Amino acid sequence: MTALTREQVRLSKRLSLVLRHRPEVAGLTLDPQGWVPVADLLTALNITRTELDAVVAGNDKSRFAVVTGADGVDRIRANQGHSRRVDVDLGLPPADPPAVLFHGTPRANLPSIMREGLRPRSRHHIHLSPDVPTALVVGRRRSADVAVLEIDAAGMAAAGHVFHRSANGVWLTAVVPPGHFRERSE
Ligand code: HQG
Repeated sequence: MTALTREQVRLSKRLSLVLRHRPEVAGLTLDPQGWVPVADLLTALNITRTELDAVVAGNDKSRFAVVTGADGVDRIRANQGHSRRVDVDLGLPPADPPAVLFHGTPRANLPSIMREGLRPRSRHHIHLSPDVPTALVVGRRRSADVAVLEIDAAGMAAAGHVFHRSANGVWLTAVVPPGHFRERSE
């Protein structure tokens, strides 16, 4: 994977906006699983298939998936991260999580998180990372002062919480209640 140019990063962010949060700004509608025909997206964003493919293939987190349907139509969707205001069900099967997962968040959020647990806010799910470095990267998007929470995923699963793993390796669950996580001390 080669690094994206500045222009390609801009297109990647535009794709995230349209495929996760606001398809209507491009005049598009996602199907119930979040897919949109590639041809429609190219027209809506006035880009070529080559430009799209370069961003999908070069994306650092594999944010997008392209598939060819049984009808021969190529479709694209975001692998995760949709807003709650977009009515999408990715149809991911429940998956057994690893014993421990991680979540990076600005330290300033901790009092509220300790009180009410992790809530998905504007998204469909809480996003959990498989390792500490990934959690740190996620948290640093928002603040230099990041706390990493260690989530007792095995305990949550035993208590009936359902987990999904997105196509790009992000673990998703509805909420993480107080009592199922602690702050890592390093
Ligand atoms: C916090 C990126 C106070 C939560 C990443 C987070 C991820 C609370 C923020 C994906 C809270 C929501 C998602 C509570 C949760 N009190 N704060 N009770 N519960 N929070 O962006 O996990 O680059 O919706 O800790 O890699 O930061 O876009 O979630 O700080 O996978 O592909 O509320 O976005 O992916 O923020 O990031 P977000 P996130 P992409």
